Amino acid sequence: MHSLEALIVELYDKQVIQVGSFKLKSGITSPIYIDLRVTISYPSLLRRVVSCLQDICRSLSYDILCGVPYTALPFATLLSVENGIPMVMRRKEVKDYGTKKAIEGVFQPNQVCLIIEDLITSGSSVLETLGPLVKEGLLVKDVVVLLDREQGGEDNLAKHNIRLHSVLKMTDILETLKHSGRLSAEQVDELYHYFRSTPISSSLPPSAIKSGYKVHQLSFEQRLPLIRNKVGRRLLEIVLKKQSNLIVAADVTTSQELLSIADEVGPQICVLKTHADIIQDWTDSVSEQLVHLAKLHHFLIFEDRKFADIGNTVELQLTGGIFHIAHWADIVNAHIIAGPGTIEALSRSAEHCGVLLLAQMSSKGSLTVPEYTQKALEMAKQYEDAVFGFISLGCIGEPNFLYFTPGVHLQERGDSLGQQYTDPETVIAVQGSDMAIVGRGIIQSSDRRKAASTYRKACWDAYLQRLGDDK
Ligand code: S5P
Repeated sequence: MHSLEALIVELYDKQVIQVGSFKLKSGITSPIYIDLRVTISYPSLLRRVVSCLQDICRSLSYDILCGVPYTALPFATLLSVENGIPMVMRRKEVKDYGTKKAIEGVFQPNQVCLIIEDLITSGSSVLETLGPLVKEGLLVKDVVVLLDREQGGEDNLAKHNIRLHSVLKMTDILETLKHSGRLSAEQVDELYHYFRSTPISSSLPPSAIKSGYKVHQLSFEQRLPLIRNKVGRRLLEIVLKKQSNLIVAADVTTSQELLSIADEVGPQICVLKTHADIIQDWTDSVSEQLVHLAKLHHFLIFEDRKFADIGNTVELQLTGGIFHIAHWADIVNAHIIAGPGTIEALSRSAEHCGVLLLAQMSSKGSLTVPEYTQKALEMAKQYEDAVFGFISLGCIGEPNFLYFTPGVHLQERGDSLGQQYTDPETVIAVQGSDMAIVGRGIIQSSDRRKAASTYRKACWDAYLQRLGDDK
């Protein structure tokens, strides 16, 4: 038997490759499951896997190796030791920026780094490792994988000018398992049918591809260095640390209720959204207590003032009046209707704030037609130091901005005044939005803590689903 065929049969016999019905991390069911972690239990099999990878590595030129955590780490380690080529490692855990490095090991900018991976589906895991390597100045041209599931990974890497080299392709596996009698012809036909009917350029639900929104598969970790505004970056650090992309809209009318919501839902959220002008007893002490709670529970404060006037007025509204928004809000937002003067005023007077532009609205009959949304994108690009994202119904632009969607509810479809609701999965996994803004779905619940925890999980799961990492 040819050595690759022998390898496939051994992988099957050692249950690295299993056929049945398996629920993947992304939620989709797959009739085949490949767990290459098992190889560490069989040293001779591990040696064989590594020697196949080695055959490909030999034809490539590189200075340094990096295995994608975790499964490919032993592969990369053995290749490194065998060839005397140094290795670096990417930290997979949520990083504490400033104290821990994203990439461990000794390296120089402009060195060529070869990525080693065990299995590739859509390529999202590889891209997650690529971001931090590139940020450190390393050059990545090639990725070597043991197995390509042939579900879009090669094309996705090609978009980043990276070549994929694989030892085995899914087609080789199916054909070998048929010829060796491990699987019947019917079983193999069924598997082919599955792969044909699941054209995963991502492992997203097919509706995602049709939604018309751009659905980015870069993780928040990868996008963090792309965000220019520092509040935007701070937000992503909080999101990653708390594993929360949930924003609560605290639309209540007394300061006591506002503060008690902040305290109750604080641990579950990344941002608390306020409308200071609906609080009947607002004083500076309310904002002081809010800031205290934001520090305690580690969330940002977003004053949803929706500035829309000429720049001079906006400046006064932001800094003056009885609210002194610029003193306590981390995030503010603005309509683009009055032109760039509004944003200019915010970017000048709100140096400690990040700005979101309203590009779309959730309410029925909103006038935010596609041309308007496009204008918001163009304006954001002119003020990228201040503007780090949009209020929109999904992802409408590039991954260097963040997308915040209001009108999110798990049960209701709307209210009597034109609000339109969508569920978190559709908003985040299908329409590609990053943060869900939930008001009444949480604040009108009899148990706000529990409701916030339910929404946090639904929003975070939808984000993981969007990444399409089904390993
Ligand atoms: O288009 C929009 C923009 C915003 S900021 N639609 C919205 O609903 N919002 C805000 O999100 C709105 O002002 C409110 O604070 C929140 C939605 O609240 P809910 O109770 O309907 O979830």
